[in-house]
Amino acid sequence: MMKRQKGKGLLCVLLAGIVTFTGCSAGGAENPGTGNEEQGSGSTYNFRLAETHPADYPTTKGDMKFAELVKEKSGGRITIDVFPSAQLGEEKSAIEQVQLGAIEFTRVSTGPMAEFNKDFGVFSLPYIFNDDNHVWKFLQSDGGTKLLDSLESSGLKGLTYYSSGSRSFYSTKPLTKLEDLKGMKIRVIENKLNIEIMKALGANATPMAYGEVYSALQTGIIDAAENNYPSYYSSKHFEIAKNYILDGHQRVPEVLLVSKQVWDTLSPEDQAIVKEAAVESTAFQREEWAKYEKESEEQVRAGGAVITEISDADAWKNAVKPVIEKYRSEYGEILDAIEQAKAE
Ligand code: GTR
Repeated sequence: MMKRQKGKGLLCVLLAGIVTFTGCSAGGAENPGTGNEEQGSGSTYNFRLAETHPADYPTTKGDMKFAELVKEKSGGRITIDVFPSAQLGEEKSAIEQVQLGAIEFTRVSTGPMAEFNKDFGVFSLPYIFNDDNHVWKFLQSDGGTKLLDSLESSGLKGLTYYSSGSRSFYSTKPLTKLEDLKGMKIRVIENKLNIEIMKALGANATPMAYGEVYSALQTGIIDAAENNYPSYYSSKHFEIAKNYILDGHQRVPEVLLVSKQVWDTLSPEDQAIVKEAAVESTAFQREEWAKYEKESEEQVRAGGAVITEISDADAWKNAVKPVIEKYRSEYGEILDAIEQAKAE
């Protein structure tokens, strides 16, 4: 990596006046992961992508597919190294670094995005989607595109969405009914809506980075957390928090982001390559998701998780209704678009 850096500053200075040679700022000394040498008609880049999950997780596989497609479409000029397992930092920090242009790409949940772009908070509102099909109808509608585009004002560029199923609660303590949540300390993704949702359920929210949850459950700092089957399994949380109740309160999709600063240094042709590759990688990620979701459910069942289906969905919905009502006017337009996607 260091070798690729040599002489780059000089190259940038020499070429600074040439409008078509883009990317020098993205490849500056403050961005050690970015290589940039002129080659043929376009610039060459070596970018980094921060991912919280391990290499075999469906989002990581989506990232890798994206990187492969970018490389292919650019004739090898643009390479993206995927760093799994939060090697470049936990999600909140990864988003901040991407905003600054210190990391070029990241794949994160739309959960933490609520603190960076208010509109993304809509995904954290509970029980607003019927099922995965409803989520995807919305994501692929004008409303979903508009949300992605709105990220530009936050120093980010949304490239595409990925699947993430639905989130349910799991605890080290017995958890077979809504009342069991009362007084529990529940880890949540760091955003203020999650704190209000837990309060409405009678629980105490503990916002915390994903990577800290395992030991927090183990040491009793928290009693519970919530996630989809794939994360519940891959994080091994199911080994210590065996009680999983399938209330499916949130469907917070994943999103692939590029730094707006970096994006602006790319030529229109390279922007098109990156965007196309991202959109194309979605179908692959969704297939991988479907397979892994099944497999992880089987694995946690085999591993002894006590899984409860709920038969009183209305009671759960009623408990969090005040939160939805409080935010209805703030998210009115997006909620309407989500409602409309259901009917399509
Ligand atoms: C997962 C998601 C991660 C991360 C994690 C969490 O479902 O894929 O990106 O947000 O949840 O709970 O922090």
